[in-house]
Amino acid sequence: MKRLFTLILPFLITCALVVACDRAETPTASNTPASSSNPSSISAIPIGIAVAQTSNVALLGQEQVIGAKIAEQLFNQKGGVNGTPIKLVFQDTAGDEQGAINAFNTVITQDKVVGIVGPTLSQQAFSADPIADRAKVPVLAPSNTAKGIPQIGEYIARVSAPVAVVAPNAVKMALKLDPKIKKVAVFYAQNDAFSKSETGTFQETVKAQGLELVTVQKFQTTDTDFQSQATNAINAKPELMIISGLAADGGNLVKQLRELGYKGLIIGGNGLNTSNVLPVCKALCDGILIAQAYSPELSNEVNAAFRQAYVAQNKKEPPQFSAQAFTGVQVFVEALKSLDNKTKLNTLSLEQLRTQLNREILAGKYSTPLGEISFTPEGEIIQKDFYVAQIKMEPDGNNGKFNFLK
Ligand code: 1QQ
Repeated sequence: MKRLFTLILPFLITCALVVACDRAETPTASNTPASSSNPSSISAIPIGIAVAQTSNVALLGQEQVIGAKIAEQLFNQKGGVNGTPIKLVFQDTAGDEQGAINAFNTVITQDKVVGIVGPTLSQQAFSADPIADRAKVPVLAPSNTAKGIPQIGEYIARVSAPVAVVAPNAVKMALKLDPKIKKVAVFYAQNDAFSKSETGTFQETVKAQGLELVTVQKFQTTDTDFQSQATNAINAKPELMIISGLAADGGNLVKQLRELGYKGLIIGGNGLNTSNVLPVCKALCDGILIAQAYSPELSNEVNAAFRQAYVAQNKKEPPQFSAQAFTGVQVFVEALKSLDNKTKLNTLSLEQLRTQLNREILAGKYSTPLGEISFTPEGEIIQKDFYVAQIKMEPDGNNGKFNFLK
């Protein structure tokens, strides 16, 4: 019995991979399990994209969907994984932990993906990533910047540089623009893991720069009324305010601070790093500083192709979240290619493929829209260049853009 199991098991696992691959494509007669013993029947390699397509968090997740789809198209045009196309499988995480858990379970168990790009929030990653890690499915976090993400497990790496590296750049830029800044107020969403992590970095940076932290105000990402926090902060007379929250709440907080008469500089954290905040604070978004892990101007071949495809489709420059999601897919494609060059993918069971792919991801070096990147053995991104942008609104308040500062 045991022997039979040993003989059959590899066959079953191979079938699982092949069937999963076939499911990602339109089924045809040649895609039936009968042909699955022939590995050449793999028609496309499924990669899971588990990000927020609904809820308030979709303000951020929408940009990830766009970036991932451009990557799918571009890399498939270039022959996919040594001739086999990839197929992105999208599962909506919505904005909370349970949504992310459900999406991860679906892509792992039902869609049988080789790896996952997702989820959108660190708050979701701390709940969903352990599921992928236990299932030994590699995850590339496209936008999980809180402290501790790669440490969730062996199978978790990120293409989104941590707040500890990115956020201080915004404070330094604020001081460059206004060297007279002395007093700083910070705000953060206390129900969000990323916001808590980011405010920690901002508060440390403020102190390290010799500035005075005059007040720390808390809110919830679901809040819409910030009158009491905004009034408290204004009363402390800061010359700089720093907000760690998400797009809708963050945008509303900016709006209410300006309406109450605050005139100084405002730094928005990564949760405000999308043009989807512009309709929230309109003309009052003008001047917000936001640190960036991506610049459309980065000069390399893959960014040129990504940027061109993005601009053609969206008539504006690509945002960071699209570039990072693109990069997540790119890393999967390149790691799959390099694994296939060593061991033909169609000779591996799904389980073997996922494990070996994880090793390959961590060992590689990639030329991406974010520049040259690689990973520490723990899965932390190693990235060189960071930037700061400032929102510039047109006077009508209906249009605006992110200007990259020097
Ligand atoms: C995190 C983030 C979010 C603001 C990105 C969408 O950086 O949750 O870690």
